[in-house]
Amino acid sequence: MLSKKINGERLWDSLMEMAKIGATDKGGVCRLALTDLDREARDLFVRWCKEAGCSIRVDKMGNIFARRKGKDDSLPPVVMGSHIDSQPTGGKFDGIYGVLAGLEVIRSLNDHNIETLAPIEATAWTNEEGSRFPPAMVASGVFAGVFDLDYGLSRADLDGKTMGEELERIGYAGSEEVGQREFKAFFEAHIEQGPILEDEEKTIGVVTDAQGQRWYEVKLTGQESHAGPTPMLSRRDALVGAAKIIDQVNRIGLDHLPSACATVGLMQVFPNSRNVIPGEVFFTIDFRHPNAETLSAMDHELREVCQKIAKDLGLTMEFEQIWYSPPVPFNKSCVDSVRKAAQNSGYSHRDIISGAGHDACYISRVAPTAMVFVPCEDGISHNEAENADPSDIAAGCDVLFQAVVEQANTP
Ligand code: HGY
Ligand code: MN
Ligand code: MN
Repeated sequence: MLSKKINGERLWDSLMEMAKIGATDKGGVCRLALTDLDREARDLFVRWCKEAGCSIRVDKMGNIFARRKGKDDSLPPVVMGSHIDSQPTGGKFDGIYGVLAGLEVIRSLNDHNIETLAPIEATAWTNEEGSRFPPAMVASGVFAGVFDLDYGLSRADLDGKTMGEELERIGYAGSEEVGQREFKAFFEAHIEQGPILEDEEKTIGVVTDAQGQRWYEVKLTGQESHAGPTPMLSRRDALVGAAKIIDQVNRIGLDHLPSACATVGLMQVFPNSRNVIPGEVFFTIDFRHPNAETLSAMDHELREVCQKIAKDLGLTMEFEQIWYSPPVPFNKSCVDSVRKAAQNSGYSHRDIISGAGHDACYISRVAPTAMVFVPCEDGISHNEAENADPSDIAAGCDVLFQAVVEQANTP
């Protein structure tokens, strides 16, 4: 019986140790991609993997691969992992759980002297969040051939620093080509980041699909002028335009319930002075839906309302869709491995569609891929209060262990 081979306590301790890097006062983490804190966390992950006997490779996008030999080391590896970078007000589990669960699988294989037929790799993908360097999942996207290397390395933050520059600066500009190598399978363990598993008291989410996403950037330009003497009817107020568009973004989301999601999360107002009519506003829009046709209908509605609002208010508008990630069906054989592991171990489980994007979404284009979800408290994530139950964290890693070993021993 392969179940219960992992050491849940060791995994939890590693998560809590890692959570000290970028720890925030409210109990979360801020470990933005390619900052010094990301480097510190990467160094700790690499040290732990070396202590577990792994060989380390880093590719040109800074993706880290920690490899454990297989009986037949010429076979393509079974890979498992997620991301180390966090949101600015992130939690202790988003991403890093999947990275350290992969390490725990390797540590446990060592504990039990289990040799798999194919090699196993634990990985950490660079900049999954897309918070500092949009878009999200850009390094796994380069690995999967969705973006070319130049695009990936040229992604810039709001200060104009590029991923290429920052990878060099933190010492993770690896020499390995990105992608162009076969994985037997890829698995990602992750917290659900939503309320379903907790509400239904299920321990394991067998992730069958991930919803599609469209990300936009909008810049509205009106005219700065004095908040006092400027008559209301002669204003060209960019923030009023943004407010009207935000209301329509929300309406489009509500019009496509139960599955649509619509969010404006980032806004910059210029000159941002309390007695100046805003002349310029930059903001982002995040649309999601499991169905590609519905997502494009939402896109069409959005473009129409934005044009009308800008015209009615005499504003000029720059509107760009900067990213589209289509809905993803995961690989049936890998999903079955996850479901079987949950069943064999007696964990309550249910099939689930991922509301969040993950590196697994892109890797599924180049390798058979599946995900394992565990509940998080109140379904809260991308929030410093993010929390999970140690027994759920261990159960998810136990399922990951079994699914990975099954795939690694299947010729
Ligand atoms: O936005 C997402 O879905 C992921 O957390 N990057
Ligand atoms: Mn994540
Ligand atoms: Mn996230």
